[in-house]
Amino acid sequence: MKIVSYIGLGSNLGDSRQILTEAIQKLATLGAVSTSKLYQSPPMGPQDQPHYFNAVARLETDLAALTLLDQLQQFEQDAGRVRLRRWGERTLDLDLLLYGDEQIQHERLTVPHVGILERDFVVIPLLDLDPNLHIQGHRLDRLDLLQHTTLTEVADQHWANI
Ligand code: PH2
Ligand code: MG
Ligand code: MG
Repeated sequence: MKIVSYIGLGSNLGDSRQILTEAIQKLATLGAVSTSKLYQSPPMGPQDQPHYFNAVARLETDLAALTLLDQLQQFEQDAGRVRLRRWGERTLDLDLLLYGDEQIQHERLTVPHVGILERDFVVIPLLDLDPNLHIQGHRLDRLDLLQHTTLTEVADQHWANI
């Protein structure tokens, strides 16, 4: 059965735009993909790191949640993932944000993703993909953080050529 999942993409090391484009092409091998716009975002966490490129992908897939997680981690490794410190700079971060409307508490995976409702670099791209999205009873388009966003739009939804 096809499940609609949402995956957060982030990169602030290397050629981030190219790295995210390649990640989208890999996600497309797992099912039908569409993308949010592409954004730049000041770092959350240590401030002495570059701005991030952020986006969200919508993926319709037959894969079980943990199998999808395995794939995402494989794609991170394929990109030569470097992660220097917690909340710190990284080559490629692929976070499973939502998996249908399932709530998952597993030692490897928490869905919805922790902090999803507090991060403009996640909420705004999610709204590009579904303006009516609700998470845990919250309408995303009503969240206060939308009033003080620090995101910059870098490219429209066709940035990854899909
Ligand atoms: N990811 C982090 C830490 N800080 N800041 C922004 N702006 N975007 C991110 O994707 C991000 C971050 C760790 O995953
Ligand atoms: Mg992350
Ligand atoms: Mg992550």
